Amino acid sequence: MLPTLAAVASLTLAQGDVSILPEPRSIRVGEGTFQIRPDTVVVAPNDLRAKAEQLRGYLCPATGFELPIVGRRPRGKEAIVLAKDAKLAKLGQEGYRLVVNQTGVEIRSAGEAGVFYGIQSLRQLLPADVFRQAPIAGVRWAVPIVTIEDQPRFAWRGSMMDSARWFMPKEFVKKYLDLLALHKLNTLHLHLTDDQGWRIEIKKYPKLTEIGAWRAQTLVGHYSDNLKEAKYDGQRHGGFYSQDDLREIVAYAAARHITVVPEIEMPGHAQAAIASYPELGNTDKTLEVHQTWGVNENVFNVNESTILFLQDVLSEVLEIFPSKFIHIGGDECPKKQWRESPVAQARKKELGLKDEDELQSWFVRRMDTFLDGKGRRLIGWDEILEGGLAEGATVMSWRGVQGGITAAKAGHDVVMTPTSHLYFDYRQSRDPGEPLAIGGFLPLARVYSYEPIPDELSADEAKRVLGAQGNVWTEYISTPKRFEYFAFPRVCALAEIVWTPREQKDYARFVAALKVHGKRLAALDVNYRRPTEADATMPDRFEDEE
Ligand code: TNX
Repeated sequence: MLPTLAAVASLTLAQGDVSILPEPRSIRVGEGTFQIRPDTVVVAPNDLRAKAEQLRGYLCPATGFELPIVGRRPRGKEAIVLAKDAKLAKLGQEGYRLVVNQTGVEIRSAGEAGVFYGIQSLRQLLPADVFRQAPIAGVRWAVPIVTIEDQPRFAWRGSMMDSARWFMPKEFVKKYLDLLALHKLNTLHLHLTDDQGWRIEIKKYPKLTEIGAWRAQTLVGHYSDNLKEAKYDGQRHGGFYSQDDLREIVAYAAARHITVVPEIEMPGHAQAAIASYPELGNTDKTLEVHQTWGVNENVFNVNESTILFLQDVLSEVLEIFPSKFIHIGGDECPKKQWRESPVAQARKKELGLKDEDELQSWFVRRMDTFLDGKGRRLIGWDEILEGGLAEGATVMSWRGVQGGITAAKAGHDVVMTPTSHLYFDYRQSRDPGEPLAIGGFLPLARVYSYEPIPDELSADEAKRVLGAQGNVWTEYISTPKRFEYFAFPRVCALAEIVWTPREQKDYARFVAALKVHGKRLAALDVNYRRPTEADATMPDRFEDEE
């Protein structure tokens, strides 16, 4: 029998009402709603008081309600209950159960993180206006009756922000953290140093920010078009985070169950540091903080004093960032200067190394041993595989997935972040009106199609894949608004890659949910790229471009 029109309408309504991104593992929608009112109480035990305050803080600006927080539920009172529940340990520390019925909402989890993610889902069960900063008259704060059981697929759910090419102000880093949390992502990888800028205060070496945080001007237009007739903007650009700024960022992230993984680039992408302290370089040439893009042959030298300098820098980094993982870069280190430098050649010989790749491996091992001694773990871009991988190293696979496969097979942990699917600095469409991008073509559907576990891995090897990460490099992204445009909605697709069970991924459902989700992003002032007709369906295959 065909369903009646009314039945179809209510079905659409039910689905339209509930569109949580990333899609939860299981969700049952019932009939009716629970309405949050000014006197609805939030019930939370002492150890969840901070989560209760966070929930109240999320709801207050748009609703105008200062929900009372109490330790026990008054008899018969409508309530939003937060509870720790050891019986839910099967869902892990980040999993949760969210039940909405006529008398209220219950969010339970074995861990505080799970309660937090339940709160994120609850926000998305409310009308999109809940994301506004002031009350709008006439909104009913109705939550559909649902039962949700949810838990993430991967432990590393990350995004990288390149704050080195263009400095991203602290306020924006915090806004991005809020957005990552909304999408249940838990790792912000901060790319803090590069040829074009050094962005972290180091007390022992003040010139790193006095000199290294500033460049005189920046190339205009695309690097590859411009080599001969380069034009510059004539604008001094720079900025850096003080250690206190970074402590604030770390604490802000922690309150949202996000770990900030700092990256200090070595031995390549080092020109801003060498401009600050010329003795770190391989030549006598005086260098400026770099004004163009691309792979740069000015790299750190391999002197013992440089190793110690970088370990000093890392010591200060460790005091600011509690993250287990510390990123040391390792990508795109041309070996030309090492080949031409008598000092580097003597060093290679003295260490009994075969070639310059082994010299880089030696360099990375020195950092690995150092970090290991401090109870941390080194992570680096996949080039750290060349010349031999340091024992404790974790690999971030970016030049495709082969680096990840090799490392996982060798028993190393890996994070997948291939250019083919997770480089959010690539173009999102072929429309000539798109802003200038580094290149590539990475539409929303292609991001969504990514599967982090390569077929080549056995079930055991697959456990080495900690998760995946979307990277936002900023050569051509000079402002927060532009950053948002490149990041969203691709970050929404990433969230389903790393959170939602593989068999539940469904592009049509995702695109439909994104229509509702777009209203949330708009209310949050996110300059996201609006999906077009071209983004509406998943193509049978992608043209294999760069
Ligand atoms: C390669 S990915 C780089 C970055 C660039 C990026 C641009 C990686 C480890 N290195 O220095 O910003 O491409 O897409």
